[in-house]
Amino acid sequence: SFNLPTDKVILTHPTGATCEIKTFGATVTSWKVHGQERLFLSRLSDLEGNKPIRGGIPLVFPQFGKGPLMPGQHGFARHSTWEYMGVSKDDDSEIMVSFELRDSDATRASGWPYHFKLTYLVTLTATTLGTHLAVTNTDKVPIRFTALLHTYLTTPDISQVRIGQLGRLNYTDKVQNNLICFEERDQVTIQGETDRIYHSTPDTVPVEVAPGQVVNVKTINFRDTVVWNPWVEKAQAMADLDDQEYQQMICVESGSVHESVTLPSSQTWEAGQVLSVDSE
Ligand code: TA6
Repeated sequence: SFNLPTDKVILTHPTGATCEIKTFGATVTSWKVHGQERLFLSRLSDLEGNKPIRGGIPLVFPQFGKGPLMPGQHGFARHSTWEYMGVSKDDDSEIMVSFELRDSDATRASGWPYHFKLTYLVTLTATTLGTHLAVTNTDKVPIRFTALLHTYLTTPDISQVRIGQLGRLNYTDKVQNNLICFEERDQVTIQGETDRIYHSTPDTVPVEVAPGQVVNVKTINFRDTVVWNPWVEKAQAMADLDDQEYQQMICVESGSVHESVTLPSSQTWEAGQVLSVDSE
């Protein structure tokens, strides 16, 4: 079922799984399986639409990070108000809703002035949460962009987090001025500020958020995986993150960011992820 949105859509699966999506940024802000919240949301997050939400799954488009195209970082999608398009599917196994964002005076006034249509599908099943983005180029010229799902997973203790399937991959280390490095470890753990773009990552990245508790991040057509934790100093500098909250979050972000996507006029590019928990 779902409630008619003012600014939020709540999905409830017959098994009790739930998720919430705000039309602000089409940001998923909650995903519960077996009664347990799996996404991190800062208690200081601004939920009134004044700034991007600190947690859940912010949607980064048309530019990951800082760049010449526009001020700030991570593009306009996550702080735009999307249109809720209703339920695409609702049966015993899954419920799917969709959101849409088209170019506007505001987006055309940004450093990325193109005509486009974004469709975002959110699908809830008993143990999975799917989030899929379709970018349609409604302009007459090719468009170039980077896109990413900025997923915040919750953990009881950052020191227990182990991220698999990233061993023996190159990564861009943003903590070392974008130095290209090689990951030697089979399990990536977090002992300090971590801000890395792993290149051409496997289809499924398992994130052990606590002993025996794994969230699998399965991607479709996203090429890279960003791993981020601000750690102590950066956390203290963030107004919408409590000083100790960095210990309860780990960002594992599916995206196409190491290389940009070029989309010819009138074509559509699709990518997405499915989060799943091993049914414990
Ligand atoms: O995804 C990692 C990152 O690019 C970090 O560099 C950090 O800036 C993070 O995103 C959060 O960015 P935000 O603009 O949401 O504060």
